[in-house]
Amino acid sequence: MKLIVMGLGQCGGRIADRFAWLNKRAKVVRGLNVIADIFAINTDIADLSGLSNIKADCKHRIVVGGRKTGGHGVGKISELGAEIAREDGDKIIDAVRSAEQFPETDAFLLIAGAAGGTGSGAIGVLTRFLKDRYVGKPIYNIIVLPFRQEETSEARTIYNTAICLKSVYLVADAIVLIDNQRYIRKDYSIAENLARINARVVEPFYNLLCAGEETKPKYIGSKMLDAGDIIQTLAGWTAIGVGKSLIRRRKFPLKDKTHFKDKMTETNKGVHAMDRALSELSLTCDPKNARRALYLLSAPAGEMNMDVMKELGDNLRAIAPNALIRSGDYPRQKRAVDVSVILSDFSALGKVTNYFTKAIDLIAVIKARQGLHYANREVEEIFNDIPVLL
Ligand SMILES: Nc1nc2c(ncn2[C@@H]2O[C@H](COP(=O)(O)OP(=O)(O)OP(=O)(O)O)[C@@H](O)[C@H]2O)c(=O)[nH]1
Ligand SMILES: [Mg+2]
Repeated sequence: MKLIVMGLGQCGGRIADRFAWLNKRAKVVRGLNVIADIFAINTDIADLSGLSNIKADCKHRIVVGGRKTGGHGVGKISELGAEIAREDGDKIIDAVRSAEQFPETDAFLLIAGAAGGTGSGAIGVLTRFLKDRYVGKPIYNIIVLPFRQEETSEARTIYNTAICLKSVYLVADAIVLIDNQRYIRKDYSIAENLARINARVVEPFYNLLCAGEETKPKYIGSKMLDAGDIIQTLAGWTAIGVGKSLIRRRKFPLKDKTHFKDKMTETNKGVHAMDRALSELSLTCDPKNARRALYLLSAPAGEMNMDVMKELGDNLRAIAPNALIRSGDYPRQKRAVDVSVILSDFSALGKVTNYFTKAIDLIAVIKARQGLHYANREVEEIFNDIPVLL
C-alpha cells in the first residue's frame, strides 16, 4: 500500500518524519517504496527545521500562516490553526498535486496532535479539502491524544481535543487514535519519551504497508494482504498495534520438521505475538465494540503454516466477536514472528465520549458565566454546541 503522508503541527510533523525514516528502511532493507511523498506543514519555522528525514525544500516543509503568526505557531488556538489552513489550503494542495508518484497513491494519511493549535485546527479542514478534491481516494487521520498531565494542567487541552475529534470524525474515512499516556515511561526524559512514542506509533505500519507492495513470488504469502484489505478494514475510530516473538535457533535442530514440539512452538509464537500486539494497542478500548479487524502474520516462510493462521484467527475472534476479520501472511520477516493488528469501526469508545462529556461541562460553565442556563437541555443538544473546525 502506498501513502501520501502529511504531518501537521509539531507532533504531526515529527511522526511524519518517522514515516519518512520508515520508508528509507523499506527501501534499503526490502527494496520497497511504501510512501509516495511526505510533507510537513506548520506555522512554526523552528519546528520544521528540527525534522531530519523529510526533504528540506519548501514544497515538502511548508510554512503556513506566516503573516498571522510571524512563524512562531498559533499558541494552542486551534480556531486560528483552522483559519490558516483554510487560507493557505491552496498552497498545500499545490504541493500535493506535484507529489512524486501521485497516481500510484492508495490513500492519504494526515497526522496531528489533538491538544495543540496548528495541527489540531488544520487537520479537519485539510481532510475536507482533500476529500472534496480527490473523490475515491480514502483520507485517513492519525490523531495523538494528550498526556494526562496536560489534561489536568490546562483546560484548553480538553477543549481542543474534543473539537478536533468531533471535526475529524465528520470528514475522515478513519481515525487512528494514539494515546500518548499509554506509551509513557517514567524513567525517560520528555524528549526521549516523544521520540520513543513516535517510533512505536509508526512501527505497526511497516509490514502492513510493505506486504502489498511485494512483487517477488517468494515474498508473497498464501493470503496476500493488499491495499484493498486495509481500505476495507479502516473505518471510523481505530486502534492499531504490533507484537513480536523472537525466534531462537535450536542448538540441535530436530531432524523431523513435523515434530510436534516444533509445531507447538510455531503456533505459540504467533499467538504470543498477537497477545502482545493487543496489549500494546495504541488506545485503551473494548475489542468487543470493534466491527472490523485485521491481522497480518509476518514471519520467515518456514515458521508459517495454516495452523498458525487458524489459531490467530480463532484468538482474535474470541477477543473481538463482533468484528468482520480480515487477515494475511507475509513470509519476509527474519528471526522473528511479528503480528500487526488493526481494530476498527468502534461502535463505542469510552475515551472519546469522555472528552466530549468534559468539553460539554466546560462549555456549560462558560455559557453560565454569560448568563445562559443549560439546566433543562439534553446532552445531545449541548453536544451540538461543541464547535466544529472545517
Ligand atoms: N507522540 C507525540 N506527541 C507530541 C509530539 N509533540 C507534541 N506532542 C503532543 O501534541 C500536543 C501538542 O500539539 P503540537 O503538535 O505541539 O501543537 P501544534 O500543532 O504545533 O500547535 P501550536 O504549537 O499550538 O501552534 C500535546 O498533547 C503534546 O503532548 C511528538 O513528537 N510526539
Ligand atoms: Mg507548534
